[in-house]
Amino acid sequence: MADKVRLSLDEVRSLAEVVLSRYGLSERHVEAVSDTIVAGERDECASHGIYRLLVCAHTIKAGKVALDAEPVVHDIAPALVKVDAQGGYAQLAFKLGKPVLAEKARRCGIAAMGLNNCVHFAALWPEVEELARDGLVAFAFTPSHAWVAPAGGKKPIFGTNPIAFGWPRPGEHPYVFDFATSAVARGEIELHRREGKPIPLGWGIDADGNPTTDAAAALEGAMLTFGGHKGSALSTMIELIAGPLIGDMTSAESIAYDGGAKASPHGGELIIAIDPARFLGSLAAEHLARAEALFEGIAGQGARLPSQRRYEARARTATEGVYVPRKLLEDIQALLD
Ligand code: NDP
Ligand code: PYC
Repeated sequence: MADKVRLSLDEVRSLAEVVLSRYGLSERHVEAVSDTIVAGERDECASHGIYRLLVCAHTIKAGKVALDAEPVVHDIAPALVKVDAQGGYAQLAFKLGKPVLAEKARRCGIAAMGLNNCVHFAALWPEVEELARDGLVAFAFTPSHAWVAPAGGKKPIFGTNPIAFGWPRPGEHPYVFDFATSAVARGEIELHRREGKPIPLGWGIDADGNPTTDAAAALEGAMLTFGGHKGSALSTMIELIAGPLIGDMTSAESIAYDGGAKASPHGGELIIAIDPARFLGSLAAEHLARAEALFEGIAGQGARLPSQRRYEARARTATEGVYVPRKLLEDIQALLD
């Protein structure tokens, strides 16, 4: 563990808060952004943990995020809400819009929320997990920057476009999955590049379109979708429903807006919530119990449920803390010099 440093979760939070405050983020954004960075470390999701402090510092220095943006909630229809993040980080916009979304889902059975005009670097699972803990079935989608080639092509057009899903489970942690529609998140390739590690074939191609195991070459060339044409179609769907459908940018538009700054993506996010109690009335408990049989059928044969690893990590890191690469910590501390 010599190349790693142990930090308690309180130390992770302090580090995030100090860096983000030093870079000028308003108090409300510092809190909302720190929450997701701590959650990333706590659940051992390294690509969206404290590494993102380097990304935030870069994005802020590039002038690509509104530091004290006050999101504005627009209640546009019985089952629709939009939140204009006003060029700030998405986390605060989600925090302010979530109660409105949940109330609408309970009243109408289903509701959707569009976050607009936000800077997005976060994992989506904290959001769908939160909604599922409130008893709602939840979906979340966001485009990013055009880094990913379509199946059969060689030039980036899609973002890494994650898709997240949360399902409430009585007496258990919610069932949650959240993954990029690229073979892997870009952050994971960045971490490989930082550590000088090769990437598996299938994650990316170089600028000439050749398969590569060189992380830097894949970052310069194009990333690949997961599952060939299937990931490509899902990624297209995310571009559409979290871009034009909610009046926001596609990943190609986001990277054009970036203008070479290499800052975090700017655009929208779509979140959908469904209330099983409204769908099923008095039969909700009975049908949610049937869902448990499905989970048992998966886990009972030794396959693991998505998020199981995260929940196990969460229980462990609460007492043991987390181990972060020494070089990463030094680079973050250098932001404060
Ligand atoms: P992975 O390919 O690691 O997939 C993560 C998901 O798959 C998790 O739900 C994980 O559960 C589950 N999983 C992984 N291995 C298994 C397994 N063997 N059996 C069952 N389930 C498994 O992640 P990605 O690199 O695709 O994405 C990482 C993160 O990056 C996501 O949180 C995503 O939101 C974020 N991201 C954000 C973007 C943005 O624009 N804001 C863009 C792209 C990605 P578990 O956590 O328990 O391991
Ligand atoms: O890791 O692909 C990624 C990513 C993009 C935006 C936030 N995370």
